Amino acid sequence: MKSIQQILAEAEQAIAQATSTSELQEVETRYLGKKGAISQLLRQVGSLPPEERPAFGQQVNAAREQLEQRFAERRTELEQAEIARRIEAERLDVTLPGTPLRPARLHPLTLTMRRVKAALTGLGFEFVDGYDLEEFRYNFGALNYPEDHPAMDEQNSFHIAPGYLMRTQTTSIQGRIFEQLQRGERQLPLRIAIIGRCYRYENVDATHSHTFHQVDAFMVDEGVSMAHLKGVLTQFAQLMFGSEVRVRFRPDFFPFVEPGVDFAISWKGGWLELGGAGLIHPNILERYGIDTERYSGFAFGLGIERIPMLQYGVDDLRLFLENDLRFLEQFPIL
Ligand code: FA5
Repeated sequence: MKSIQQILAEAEQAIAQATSTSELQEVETRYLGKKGAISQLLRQVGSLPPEERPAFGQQVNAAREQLEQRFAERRTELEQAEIARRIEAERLDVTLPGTPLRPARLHPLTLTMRRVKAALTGLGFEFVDGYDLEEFRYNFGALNYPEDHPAMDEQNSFHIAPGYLMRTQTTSIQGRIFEQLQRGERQLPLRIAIIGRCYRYENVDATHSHTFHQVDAFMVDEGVSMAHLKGVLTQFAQLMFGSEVRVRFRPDFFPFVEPGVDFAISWKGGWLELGGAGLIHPNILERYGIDTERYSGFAFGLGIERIPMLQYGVDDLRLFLENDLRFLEQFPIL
């Protein structure tokens, strides 16, 4: 049978050799656990002569206390070493430069559409939504197109099904609004605006795309004239491009206006065409039961892409569709 001294010596050695708190825990169980060496010693008390029992018991208890203290000391040592190792392993150099966050930004067309919307809303127009997939009769029929107008040719638009196409112009909202007026869902005067995608079967080049955006606005009230049109367009252009900008009209033809004009803004010493406009054709107003003796209206429409192209000097419209970050990151974060 091992002596108390032997057991103590072995235990001391095992404690010193333990390299982790979990190893130390195993050693502790081996010596101080219920079935450990010290408990086994205590069980021998009964086999000793009675006079030796108290002294033996004291020695075993002293040995237990000594070991308990050693375990506690060693545990503290090992815990500190483990913490130090973890700190080393998980070390964080707070002086390293961080990973820059890339702030989200709005697409230049979105920025432009928001500005257009704010400007026209400020001028009293109510924005409505239309349909990208539109009925032929709204895109053309309601807009006074003659039966054989070339724009209605399948070559210029994306026909989806008989009677349906991808709208070629946001002006297609007019017929729908006039029908709402006829049904009593709206009242005169009307001041309506719309922004949306338009689609044309066209070759893509630096200034044309098969998919682009337009904004349209129209107004119907008593005594609306070209002067109102020019006033509103001038204010709109000045809100978009600066207070120096002037607006020029030149005669142009669109089936749904009479007179019809194209309008340009003064820009860097010259004139830049932005879109079409005019007084809503009386045929259209009459068709929807509006008394043309009393009421008249103007309408204008322009391409959205044109605006940031002018403003930021972008020379190719395709850049807006390509989602190249090197391009998009040059626009302001809002
Ligand atoms: C129209 O679409 C008429 N609806 C405008 C209008 C509205 C006239 C109300 C009168 C009254 P136009 O086809 O010219 O007109 O197009 C207007 C603008 O849309 C053009 O000036 C141009 O800026 C833009 N646009 C037209 N086609 C394309 C295209 N393929 N790619 C990019 N922009 C285009």
